[in-house]
Amino acid sequence: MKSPELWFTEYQTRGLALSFRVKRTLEHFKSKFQDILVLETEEFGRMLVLDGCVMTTERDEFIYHEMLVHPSMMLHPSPRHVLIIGGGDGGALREVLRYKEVEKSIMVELDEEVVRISKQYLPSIASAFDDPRADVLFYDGAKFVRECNDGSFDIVIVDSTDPVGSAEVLFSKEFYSEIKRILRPNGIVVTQSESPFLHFEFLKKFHSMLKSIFLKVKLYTASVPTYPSGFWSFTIATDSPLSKTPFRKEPDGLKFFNSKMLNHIFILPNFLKDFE
Ligand code: AG3
Repeated sequence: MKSPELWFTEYQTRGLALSFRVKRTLEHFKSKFQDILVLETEEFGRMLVLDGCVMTTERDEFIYHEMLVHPSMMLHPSPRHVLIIGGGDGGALREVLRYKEVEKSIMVELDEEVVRISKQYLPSIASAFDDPRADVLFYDGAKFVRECNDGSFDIVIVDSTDPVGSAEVLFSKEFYSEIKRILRPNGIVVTQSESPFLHFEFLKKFHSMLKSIFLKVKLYTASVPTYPSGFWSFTIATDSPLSKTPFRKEPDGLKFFNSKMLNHIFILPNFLKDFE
C-alpha cells in the first residue's frame, strides 16, 4: 500500500498557512530554548523549522542570506570586524566571510543545538564555521552587546527569529542603543525586519524607534518564497551618510545579489513610501 502523504504547515497568521510536502523527518526535538525540526521537503530541499516557523531551506536560503548581508557589506568603506547576532544556521556567516577585507566575524547564537544540527544536516549553509576568521559564541546576543566595548564593530547583522519570545529583545530600543554604542564610525547595523505585507504595523513602530536612535534608517525588500507572505524586508540603520555607490564589487559566486541592484533596492513600492 502507498504510504500516506506527509505535510508540514506553518500557520503564518490566524488566517494564512503555507504547507510543504515532506519526504521525511530528519530530526525533531526540544532544545533548552525551542522546538527544533529538520525536514526533507519535496519542493525546497532540507528545511530548518524553529518553534513551528520556517527559518531556512536549502533551495531559497540564498535569497535571504545574500540580501541580509551584501548591501551593507558593499556600502561600508572598510568592513573589517563584523558581528552577527543569531544566524545559527551559518548562512549569514558564510556570506560575510566571502569578503577578504573581513578580519574577524563573531557570531553570537543563543542555541548551540541550532549550530550543531545545521552543521549536520545543512552543510551547504553551515559551510563557514571552520574559517579561522570566524568566532562562534553560544550566548545571549543582547547581553553580549551590552557587555561589548564602545566602537568594537564596523557592521552588526541581526539574523533573528520573529519578534516574539526570546528574540523580542532583539527588536527593542535598548538593544539598538547598545548597538549604536558598539559600532565604529561609519558603522552600519542591518536586521531582518519581517514581512512588510503582513507585519506593516510592527514595521512602522520598529522604524520610528530606530529613527529615534540613528540618523539614517532604510528599508529594502526581497521575495523569500518560504517566509510569511513570500515578501520580506530588511532594515539598515547608520549614523553616517550612506554611500550611493558600492565601495567594492560583490564577491564571486553569489546566486542572487549583484552590485547593480544596490541602485534600486531602496526604491520602494508606493505602500511602503514612508519607509524611504
Ligand atoms: N531569520 C528570519 C526568519 C523569520 C521567518 N519567520 C517565519 N517563518 N515565521 C531566519 C534565519 C536564517 N538564517
